[in-house]
Amino acid sequence: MQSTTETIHHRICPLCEACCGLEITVRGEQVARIRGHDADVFSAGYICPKGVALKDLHEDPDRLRTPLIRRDGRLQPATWAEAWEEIARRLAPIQQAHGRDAVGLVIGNPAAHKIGLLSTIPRLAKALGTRNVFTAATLDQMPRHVASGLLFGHWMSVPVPDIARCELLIVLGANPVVSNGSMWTVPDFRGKARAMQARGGRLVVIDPRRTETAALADAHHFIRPGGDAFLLAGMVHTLFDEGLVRLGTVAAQVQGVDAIQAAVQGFSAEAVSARCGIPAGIIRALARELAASPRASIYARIGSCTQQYGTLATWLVDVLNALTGHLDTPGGAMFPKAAAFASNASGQPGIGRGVALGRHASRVSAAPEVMGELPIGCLMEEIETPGKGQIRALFTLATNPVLSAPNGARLAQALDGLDFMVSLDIYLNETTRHADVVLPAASPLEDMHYDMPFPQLSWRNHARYSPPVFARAPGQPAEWETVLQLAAIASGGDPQRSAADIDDEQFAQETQLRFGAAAPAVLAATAGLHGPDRLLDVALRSGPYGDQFGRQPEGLNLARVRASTSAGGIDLGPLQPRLPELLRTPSGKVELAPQLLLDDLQRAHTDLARTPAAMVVIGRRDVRSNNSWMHNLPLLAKGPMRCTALLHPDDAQRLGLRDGAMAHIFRDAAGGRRSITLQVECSADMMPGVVSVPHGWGHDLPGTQLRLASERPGANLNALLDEDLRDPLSGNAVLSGVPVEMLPAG
Ligand SMILES: Nc1nc2c(c(=O)[nH]1)N[C@H]1C(S)=C(S)[C@@H](COP(=O)(O)OP(=O)(O)OC[C@H]3O[C@@H](n4cnc5c(=O)[nH]c(N)nc54)[C@H](O)[C@@H]3O)O[C@H]1N2
Ligand SMILES: Nc1nc2c(c(=O)[nH]1)N[C@H]1C(S)=C(S)[C@@H](COP(=O)(O)OP(=O)(O)OC[C@H]3O[C@@H](n4cnc5c(=O)[nH]c(N)nc54)[C@H](O)[C@@H]3O)O[C@H]1N2
Ligand code: SF4
Ligand SMILES: [Mo]
Repeated sequence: MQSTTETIHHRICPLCEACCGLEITVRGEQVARIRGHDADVFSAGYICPKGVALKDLHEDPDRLRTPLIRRDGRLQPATWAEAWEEIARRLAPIQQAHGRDAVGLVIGNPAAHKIGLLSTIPRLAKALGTRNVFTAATLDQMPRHVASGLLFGHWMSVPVPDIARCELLIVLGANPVVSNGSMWTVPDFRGKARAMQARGGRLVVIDPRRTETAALADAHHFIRPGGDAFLLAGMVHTLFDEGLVRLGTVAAQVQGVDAIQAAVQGFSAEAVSARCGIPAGIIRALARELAASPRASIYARIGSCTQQYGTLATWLVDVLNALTGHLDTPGGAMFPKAAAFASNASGQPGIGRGVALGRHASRVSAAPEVMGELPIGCLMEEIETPGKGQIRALFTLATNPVLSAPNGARLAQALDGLDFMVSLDIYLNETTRHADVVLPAASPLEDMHYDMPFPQLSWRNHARYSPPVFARAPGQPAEWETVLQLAAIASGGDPQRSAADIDDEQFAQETQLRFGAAAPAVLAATAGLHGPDRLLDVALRSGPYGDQFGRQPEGLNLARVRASTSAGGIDLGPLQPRLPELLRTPSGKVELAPQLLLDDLQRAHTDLARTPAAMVVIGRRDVRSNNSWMHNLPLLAKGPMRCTALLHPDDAQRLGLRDGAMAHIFRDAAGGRRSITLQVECSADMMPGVVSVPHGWGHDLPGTQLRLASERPGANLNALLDEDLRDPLSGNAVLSGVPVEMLPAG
């Protein structure tokens, strides 16, 4: 008989960067309902439809429950032991014959949301010893990391708006009302923005579409896609031109202001206006408003990153915040201080080695490495191009680049040319269908969790832990166990050795290295823990709020944070100024004018006069979608089709397109015409000359197991885009502002 007893569980939602606290009611073995956890110290009950859809995800019959091995050309269910044997049998000869770089590694977005992946992937990368590492970061946020690394000395030192106290927030190339924030963990952005407005504050949005966030704003300005660096340089120029530069409290900690003044000379508001499509008067007014507001910041995200000048634009955002006295000040752009795993809160404060880029380069296109990664746009050529270092085997972990990266058709073909491919995923989808072995990850409700990156990006400091809601099915490993096992196999270990053993051995080694004479005490203090729980305990205890293994008896440790789960976690207070303590630059200063970026300004200057294309394509997100992988969940899939081409009615008329009718969007690219077909949606909210299409669709490829998604497949925006178009500094793909043409279909 079905049990009717209900139990309440709390878990941080793993689906987007907002990291909302969920309250999950379980009846028997079933999720009865999911709502926001009102007591959550960080998200206070906020939730979006995707959080509710975790029930659908957990119950999805298409979600993989057993490993699959390709036999006789078909992926067939297999045991875990068989999967390990198969991987060991096929991987070793490739490594031996062709060397370490012959095995590539691709890591996707959900890895950031799974401590089991994020804490163990470095071990797998080390075991593989390959330079061919690619992640979704070069589809998304690499410019942000480069700017942070160069200015503040650490890739993850990202200033975020102190929205609880600010009175002016300028949002550029982001739509947090829908995306729920990115590189800024801010559940209920809408509520917080409204509270700011109620205090008399202003929200300004700059976007080629009058977005859901713009609808909330006090002012919205259209910007020509790809024009961000020009707008921002024009604002910086205005600050110098009009004598508005005031560094404020951080003045003594910032170097390079004169170099910036010299470098922006050719970027007056009047000079950049045509390139960014914003009148000079508005550019100047924006600069003045930012300078005049005591508590303000400008925040930019993916719309400003996924373009040819992505790093330049991201850097100029930091420059503007610094030059107007808003960097590291309450109400401005501040640095969170995470309780665990934050390298900018450990080690020697105030100085460091900074970051290095381009320590090696990709084999075929010589694209520089950033953070140990190569641009994902280089993946296919590295698989296709013969020679020493050619990728012959590939591991994909939680990634779907056949849909999420430009020119997936070419990638799909390249994947078929591999000697061997292993995927760790929850679905048989457009990418994993190419694998020889597919390893299923457990449902997120079956794993413990603690966010590693997001407390480093949060609107308020906090520590929250999620125990598993359900036990894993018998035989199903946790993701950390799977990755450790893969790492052990990659280094030639026994494929049947237990992950717990491997973990114990590696933990002991790492503890010895890190703690030296204190290692035995750390091992004793964490006895009984394993996997990510043990890493988390060490990170919390040795972290900035930690109990320091007993020396700060009131401090944090795993037991204390875990005990706070049903109370909604531990609040660690509002953001605090962190300069100079946070800095890890060689000078011990904010190195505001890195030569690399000054040089890139010159590249932009030569591009100032570019004539705009008649029609360009940009991306869009919908609250019921998440990149490429949540279209198989009933709660989210219902309702109107979201994969439409949104454009201004005047453009539609000019092109003979009708609202609701089908249209082709096409480009004549190097390899021939690229085309997708989708429904037209006319809206005066679009900037004329710009068409907006969401990404992550195109679920009509054969060989997947996504029944619901394939009923309404949508069209793949990335089929139009070029894999070799990128920001040369960060390697980030250009996903926005690409010229296209449109025609009525049929
Ligand atoms: N044109 C265009 N393209 C874009 C973007 C855009 O704005 N425009 N956005 C880009 C951005 S921001 C990003 S981050 C990338 C994302 O790029 P990817 O990370 O490659 O793509 P996702 O669609 O997030 O795919 C996630 C994969 O992880 C799997 N998965 C889900 N949960 C789990 C889990 O718990 N464990 C494991 N092992 N697997 C899991 C899913 O089934 C899916 O295969 O896409 C980018 N692509
Ligand atoms: N519902 C939902 N939420 C998500 C995701 C999702 O797929 N669905 N994905 C998650 C992920 S992985 C990420 S990285 C975040 C991203 O979070 P956001 O950065 O907020 O992403 P978007 O909502 O795509 O907003 C980007 C905005 O940039 C605009 N834009 C396009 N081109 C340009 C340009 O050249 N200049 C300027 N200034 N603006 C431009 C677009 O019109 C769009 O409104 O969202 C996360 N949250
Ligand atoms: S906004 Fe939605 S998807 Fe994002 S963490 Fe919150 S509930 Fe999950
Ligand atoms: Mo992303």
